[in-house]
Amino acid sequence: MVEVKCDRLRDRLALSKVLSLAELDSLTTLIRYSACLVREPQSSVIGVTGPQGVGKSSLISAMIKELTQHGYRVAALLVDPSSPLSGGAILGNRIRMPYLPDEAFVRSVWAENERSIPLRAAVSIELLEAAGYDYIVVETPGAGQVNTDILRISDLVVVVLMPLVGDEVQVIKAGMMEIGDLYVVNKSDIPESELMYNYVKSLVKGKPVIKVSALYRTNLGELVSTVNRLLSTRRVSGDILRKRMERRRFIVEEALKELLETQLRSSLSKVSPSILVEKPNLIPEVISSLKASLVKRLSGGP
Ligand SMILES: Nc1nc2c(ncn2[C@@H]2O[C@H](COP(=O)(O)OP(=O)(O)OP(=O)(O)O)[C@@H](O)[C@H]2O)c(=O)[nH]1
Ligand SMILES: [Mg+2]
Repeated sequence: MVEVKCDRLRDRLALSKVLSLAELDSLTTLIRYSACLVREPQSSVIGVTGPQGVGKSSLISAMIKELTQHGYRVAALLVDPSSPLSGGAILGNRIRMPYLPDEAFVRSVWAENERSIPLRAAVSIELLEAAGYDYIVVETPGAGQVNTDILRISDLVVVVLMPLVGDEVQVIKAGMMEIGDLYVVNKSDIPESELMYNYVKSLVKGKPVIKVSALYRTNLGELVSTVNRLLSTRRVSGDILRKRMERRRFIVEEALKELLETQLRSSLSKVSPSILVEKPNLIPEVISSLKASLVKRLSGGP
């Protein structure tokens, strides 16, 4: 096995290379860098989600600016369902981030349709934490059904909304109102934002709701201090450790699922179509022979 120097992860270029490897083969990269993973939580992982176009990326870039001004090292990971082909470098989210300070580390990671947190994103978070970032902000697409994976990998979930989001009822139906620890009504420069703010406040029963404008950078200080207050409460209560455990459970589970799925697909492709059509009575036999071959294949892998 190649010896890895964990200190290398602190170098941006080296870190980028390792994250590209994680993008291509997350399990192998996880195995190779497992000695570098932290024991004590080092980074605060903030999940940012919300409907399309509410300003998640803009808000993240404004938060990064605010946090780096306070001397923190910040990384952002933008989960992007658009395309695996551009390889994490030139995806849509990145270019919509104005005012990014040079020292911020921003990566896109692609996700298959409908996956909000693929294994490669969770492994990337581990590597960013090993690289010593104080904050790791993760943007996940909020389109379609709300995927609760974000709860499993974040220490804190920020749900971003905006005025005139259309059918507000749809937002509630999609489960957004349950998953947030903190709600942000972005685009407060739009006059209708007060209405949305009051509406969200009435729905989330006591959870913090903050009105900001990512574009004009208003109220970012209040947002960041609320995030920090919630994080420190969680640190004291032991919730952060529990969150960390959950994130790693997620990684183990997803790695096993990926292994199983790959093996299963290749075994299934060998089943003769004629059996399925002409001899359905043999289906139970097909299942047990596939089960046996799966066990055999899996016992040979990593
Ligand atoms: N007026 C106003 N526009 C904003 C504000 N924040 C973001 N926008 C605009 O809203 C649009 C969407 O912003 P993004 O940051 O890309 O939103 P997003 O939620 O990341 O979008 P997706 O990743 O596609 O879901 C852009 O045209 C932004 O310029 C704001 O505070 N006020
Ligand atoms: Mg975005």
